[in-house]
Amino acid sequence: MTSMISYSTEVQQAMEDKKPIVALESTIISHGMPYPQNVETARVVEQIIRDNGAVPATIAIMDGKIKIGLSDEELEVLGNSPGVSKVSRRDIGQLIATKKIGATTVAATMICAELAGIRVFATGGIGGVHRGAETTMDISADLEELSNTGVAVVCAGAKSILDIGLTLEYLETKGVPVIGYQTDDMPAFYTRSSGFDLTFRSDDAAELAEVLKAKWDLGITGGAVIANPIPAEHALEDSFINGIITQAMTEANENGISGKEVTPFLLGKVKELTEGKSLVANIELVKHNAKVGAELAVAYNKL
Ligand code: PSU
Ligand code: MN
Repeated sequence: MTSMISYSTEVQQAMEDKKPIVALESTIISHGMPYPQNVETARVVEQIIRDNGAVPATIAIMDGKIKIGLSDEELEVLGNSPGVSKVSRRDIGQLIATKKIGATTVAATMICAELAGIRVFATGGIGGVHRGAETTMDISADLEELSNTGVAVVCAGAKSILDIGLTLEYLETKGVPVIGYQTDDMPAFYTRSSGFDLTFRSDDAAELAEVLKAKWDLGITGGAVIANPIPAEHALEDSFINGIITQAMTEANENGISGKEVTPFLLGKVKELTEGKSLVANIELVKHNAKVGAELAVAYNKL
């Protein structure tokens, strides 16, 4: 198995030195944001993690290997080549065997991080139960992964392109802790609040680390969602963004978009309809998640 995993020098060194490491996904680079902001953001996010005392490990599949930690050139390739596949759990074996370039989703990044022994992962938003899932059955594989794989995902909640209430019900059934970081209520990505209460709030990273350690030391498998709202100064207006999301969903239906194309299509449409405002918000919330992720990794490393 180890022959299929390759570590960057920086990550390899961090592992030897037992330093805190934060995993980062790559679908957000290839399919979540346009070029060149995607690659710029990936670099800034890595630096934020370093500035907060941890080491970044951006994860992707290239040359038949899982790469834990990417070079500048590899980030550029992921962000600026047409043929990059979006890789979730089901696709990992295929991408390794065919040696194509694969960008990992939250689900696939969790799997790779766990294989590498990394416990904390920062990203923008997780996938979830889509609106209308009672007929489409469109439920992100991210949710099953959170139930199975022992990695904490720091995110800004789930977008209201999803049914946030059903997403929380699904996570509850699967026994996934959803912890509000300095909030009582599930954040909705572009906005700080979805109106859905969470059962637990924690205001500091050391306590979050203790919660995770207690769970995992008891052998309770699976991950956790650390729900960290977008900073207030970058949040979008509720009514503005919700109107746009409704319009984006109508266009997705009219164009017959399905399967793995749904999320990237909606993200692209929302960006177009907000004239880029959603992209700025997206970049800022990812940066904030990187900071909190680094603080959590540092705290967990001390336990
Ligand atoms: N939500 C975002 N940005 C993203 C994604 C979700 O705001 O880039 C990506 C993540 O990689 C997530 C994936 O894991 O989309 C979920 O896709 P799907 O809904 O097809 O499972
Ligand atoms: Mn889906």
